[in-house]
Amino acid sequence: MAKRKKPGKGKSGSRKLRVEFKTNRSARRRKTDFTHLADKLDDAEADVPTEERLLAKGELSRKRTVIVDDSDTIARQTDDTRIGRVVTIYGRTADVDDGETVWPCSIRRVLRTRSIDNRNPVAVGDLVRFTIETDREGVEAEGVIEAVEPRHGELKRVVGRKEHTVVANVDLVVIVSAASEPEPKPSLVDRYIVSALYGDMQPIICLNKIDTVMKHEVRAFLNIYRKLGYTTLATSAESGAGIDELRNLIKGKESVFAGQSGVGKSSLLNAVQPNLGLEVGRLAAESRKGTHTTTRASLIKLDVGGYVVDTPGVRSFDLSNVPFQEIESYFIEFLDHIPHCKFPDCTHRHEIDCAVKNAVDTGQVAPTRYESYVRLFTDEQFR
Ligand SMILES: Nc1nc2c(ncn2[C@@H]2O[C@H](COP(=O)(O)OP(=O)(O)OP(=O)(O)O)[C@@H](O)[C@H]2O)c(=O)[nH]1
Ligand SMILES: [Mg+2]
Ligand SMILES: [Zn+2]
Repeated sequence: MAKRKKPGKGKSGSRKLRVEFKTNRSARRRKTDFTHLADKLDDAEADVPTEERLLAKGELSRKRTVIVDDSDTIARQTDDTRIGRVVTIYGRTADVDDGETVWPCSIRRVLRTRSIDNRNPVAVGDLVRFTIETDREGVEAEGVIEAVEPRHGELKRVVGRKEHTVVANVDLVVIVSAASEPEPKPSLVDRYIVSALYGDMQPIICLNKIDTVMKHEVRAFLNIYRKLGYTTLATSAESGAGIDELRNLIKGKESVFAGQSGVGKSSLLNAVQPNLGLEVGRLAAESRKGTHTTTRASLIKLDVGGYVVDTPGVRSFDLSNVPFQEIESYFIEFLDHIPHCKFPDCTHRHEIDCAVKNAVDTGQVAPTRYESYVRLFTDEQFR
């Protein structure tokens, strides 16, 4: 947090921060606020350009002050803990929705120091217990996260050798690709599938921007996954194709939208729930390099029930947290073949009489899937 300048004059180690106070009905727009000064760690899921971290002039004046460290200079108003859901995280502060209000909360230091293996003790989607504290005048309320409830359905990746929870407590991972601009990246899709299965979530394969290609191209891409038994979806945020189907799939569920930058994750969510007003990328001509419009994961409550987490696009997805021996089990079409490999410890790469390789040769396993497997195996091995 060294980048956060000019702490307030808090006593005995407390540090004051200016943050925006808002209710859960207000628009979520943090694009230019101070939060871009936050630790790089917390934005690790996005390869966000650093120049976007600049502080817009005059932004601070609209913020309120919260105390961001553990300090007994603030008076406890009550010992009552409340429960809420983390909707977004910036720096060491998290927005927590208790159903009525979104509270900016600091994270109790003990929680932060306890997280050794996982780089973030609190993730978007977490159910947390928090307390509300006031300053000496009893005016400025702030929250402090005291505990995180056990998680299910966790999307994790590795960032700088540490496991990073992108989002917690979701059932579905909607893996979004674009039919064009950017071109689909099967190896990334397959990594997300592995990650979803590893984290006990259901993968959904969504091909967006179908208005830009021929129907047979859409089919060729989605059929690979449909044949494996995964739910597939062809959409266009532009034409509205597939949007009702997408809304029905995520209705009443907890889901996360993931994929490369520019594939249309935020555009799809705007189409699913009009007036959401999520920021979307500039016109294709300007955004060919990948603009990373969404810069942090944020949780959105759906009018049709449930919630969805929009995430920043990624270029790559490191899965070295998944044990090598387990990787083959997440390629479900390999499972029937594996028992027929000559060697019981076959890794299906260079071994002779490998039933998986034979299945690729006879067309039973899609070559792109096999390539993804090999890449996952070799890319991660030497990290
Ligand atoms: N032709 C076409 N363009 C689309 C479609 N969906 C989104 N786009 C455009 O694609 C660009 C990127 O869309 P975003 O919704 O910002 O993409 P994103 O996946 O949220 O990107 P990040 O936030 O950077 O991860 C925008 O210019 C959209 O207008 C679609 O179905 N068809
Ligand atoms: Mg986006
Ligand atoms: Zn084999």
